[in-house]
Amino acid sequence: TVTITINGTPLQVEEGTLLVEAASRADVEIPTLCYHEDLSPRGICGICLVKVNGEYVRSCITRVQEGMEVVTSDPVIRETRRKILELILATHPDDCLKCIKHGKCELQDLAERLEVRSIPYDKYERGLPVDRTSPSIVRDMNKCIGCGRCIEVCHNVQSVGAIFFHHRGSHTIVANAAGQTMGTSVCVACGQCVVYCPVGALYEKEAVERVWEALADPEKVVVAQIAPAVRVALGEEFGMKPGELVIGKIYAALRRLGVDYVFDTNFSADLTIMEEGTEFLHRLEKGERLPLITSCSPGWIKFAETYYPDLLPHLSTCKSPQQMMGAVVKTYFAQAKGIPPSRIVSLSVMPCTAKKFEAQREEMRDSGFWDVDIVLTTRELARMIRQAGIRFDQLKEEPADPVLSSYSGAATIFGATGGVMEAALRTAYELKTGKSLPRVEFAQVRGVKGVKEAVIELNGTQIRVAVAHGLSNARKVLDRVREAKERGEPLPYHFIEVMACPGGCVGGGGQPLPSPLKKREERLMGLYAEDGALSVRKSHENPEVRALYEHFLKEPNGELPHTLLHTHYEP
Ligand code: HC0
Repeated sequence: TVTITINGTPLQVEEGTLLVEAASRADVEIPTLCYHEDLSPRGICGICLVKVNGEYVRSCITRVQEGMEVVTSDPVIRETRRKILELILATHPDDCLKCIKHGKCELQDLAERLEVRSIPYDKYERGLPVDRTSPSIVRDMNKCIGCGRCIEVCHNVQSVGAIFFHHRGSHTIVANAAGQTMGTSVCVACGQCVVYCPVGALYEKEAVERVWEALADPEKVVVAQIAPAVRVALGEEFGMKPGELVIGKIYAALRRLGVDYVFDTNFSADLTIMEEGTEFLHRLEKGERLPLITSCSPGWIKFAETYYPDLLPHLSTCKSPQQMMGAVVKTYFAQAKGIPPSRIVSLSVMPCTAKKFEAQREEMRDSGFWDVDIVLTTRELARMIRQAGIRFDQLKEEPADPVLSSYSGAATIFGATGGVMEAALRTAYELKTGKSLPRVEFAQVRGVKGVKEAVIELNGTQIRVAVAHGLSNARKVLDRVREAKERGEPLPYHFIEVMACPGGCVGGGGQPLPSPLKKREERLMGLYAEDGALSVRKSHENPEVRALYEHFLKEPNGELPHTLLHTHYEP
């Protein structure tokens, strides 16, 4: 550790700590814009100016050194910060009242905090077209403040590289390569750029109005499903804690909004495990196309199609739980209720922006109807609840509707990195050995380490598994597989889980903002707590999933499941 003083108060901190973080430990909040605790600092905006031993420096790129005397506020610092902000505001639209980020905008907060009351410059309007070409993300460069956080997360956390700085000086904007758009570029629609954008320059493509229309149409039957990770995050939008389980309130809220049937994606997560666990055991027996790689994260699928087409045959052929639920709603449920599938609007509530992209992929209409018609993010559902004037935190919990909603603990942890692997192992172990697991938790695949590896004994075979979350971590695992294949060496793994977003779906691009990594960990804990509290903790013990096979699908990986619940991706 080193000893420094911050505004005269001594502080001991670890060597190498950034000044901005050291100050925060001394309860001094230095204003920042381009800096984010989860991202590598770039020192772009200069708002975080402080004085160290008499010299002015940027606290987000300056590391502590023994004996530093740090001053975080003086007339020069205050004036400089305000000037920087005034210059940014001179090129930023004043449409805060209509902005999707209103109330959640870091620029707005800072203008208030630094008491900017007027802008002594002519307003510069960029007049740039808004890019709406992606099914998931809208990019409005008129609002961009050039902080570079989106680029940092896209390149270094996700290793996608869809966006770059273009041009120089006051003409600098963020854009896709070589005249491409968000819709035509290598963007995987994960939405991490949206999460880290401090202003309203990047946001989800909204579907709220389409849902209101469907709800108002007497001809339509609206059937909703809710993803695992939404249940431990939506409460944040209404002042509740990250990780607090609010699923019973979500069911109730959807009914108040006018949804006709409320089901749960957790049900189809269990269904996915039946299909994927069986697929894994088949491939293991035949020694075919191993490692099996999970296929439920649509950002990951697009990433694989773009950067690892040679590994596509390794992907599970299972559709994601979102799509499986949609397919079953438009067939099994429609037939049971005598509702023509054309009248059903299949609505999903997801923590993920890429789910909007997944739902409209051509592969996703095997029943003759789209599996999922409309995808809302967690944030969009919160907006609908607010618009309807529902006091979410006061709602009494309700159960979901029967037939497609019972779920196991294995399903709920799908929303956490490692959860799909753990769920699959619980079921694969019991199906393969015929024995009951002495302990259902697989601690080796839990936690927030970027790549987790474990060896699991399955009936005398050592199964090597890997779990990666965040696409730069996925690269590490996939490169190992690719190299082993190219060199003709034994493959390093039998089974790999990849989730596009850091933390897994709890950190999806559609979750309540802000969504820093530390908050994602609290959501993870909420999912594991629910798993621990449920009496059914293995997918193959889900009673409604068993009934679905008995009355409709017959057997896992059988003919009907293959038609409705599986797909494949081509290089
Ligand atoms: Fe996920 Fe899913 S767990 S991708 O992270 O598999 O979005 O929450 O809904 O489909 O179940 C997201 C979350 C899902 C799906 C499930 C999977």
